Amino acid sequence: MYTKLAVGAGLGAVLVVMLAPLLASHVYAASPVKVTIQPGASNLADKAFSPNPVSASVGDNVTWTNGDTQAHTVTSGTGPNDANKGKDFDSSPNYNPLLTPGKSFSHVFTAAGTFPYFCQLHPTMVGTVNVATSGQATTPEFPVGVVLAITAAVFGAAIFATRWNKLGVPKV
Ligand SMILES: [Cu+2]
Repeated sequence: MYTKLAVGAGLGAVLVVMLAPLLASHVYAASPVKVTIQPGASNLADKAFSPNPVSASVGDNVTWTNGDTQAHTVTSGTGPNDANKGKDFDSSPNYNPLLTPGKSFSHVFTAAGTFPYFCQLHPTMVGTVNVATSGQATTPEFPVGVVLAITAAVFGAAIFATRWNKLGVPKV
C-alpha cells in the first residue's frame, strides 16, 4: 500500500537531489581571480599590482602571485597607519611568511565592498579589490534553477496526489 507513496516521495527526492547542485552552482558561481605583483614593484606605486583595481564577485578566490625578485606582502588596509590593517586579509601577519618571489597568496571574498590593500615592506605599493554581490554575476542564471526546482516540486506533488487517490483515500 504505502510502497507507491514511498516511490512517489522517493522520485520527488531524487529530482530535488538532482537539481540541487545545478541550483547551488549558479548561486555560488565562484571563479578564480588573479593578480600579479609586477617586476620592480617597490617603485611602481599603484602599478605594482596588476590588474589594479581588480574586480571580483562575492565568493571569488583572489590569488596574488609575486612576479618580482623581491619579497612583498598583500595586506588589507590603506597603509601602515590604518588601525584595521590586515583584518580582512594578510599574506604576512607580523611579516611572516613574506610573499617571496614566485609565491602566491589567496583570499576568498565573502562580502561585497571596496578593499584597499598595500605592501607592508613598501607601503607605497597600493591596490584595490572591488567585490560585487554574487547576484550581479548570476542573475540571468539563478531564476532558471528556481523555476526547475518549483517544477520538480509541482510534479512531485502531482505524483503524490495520483498515488494517494489510487489508494482510495478521500481528498482532503
Ligand atoms: Cu613590497
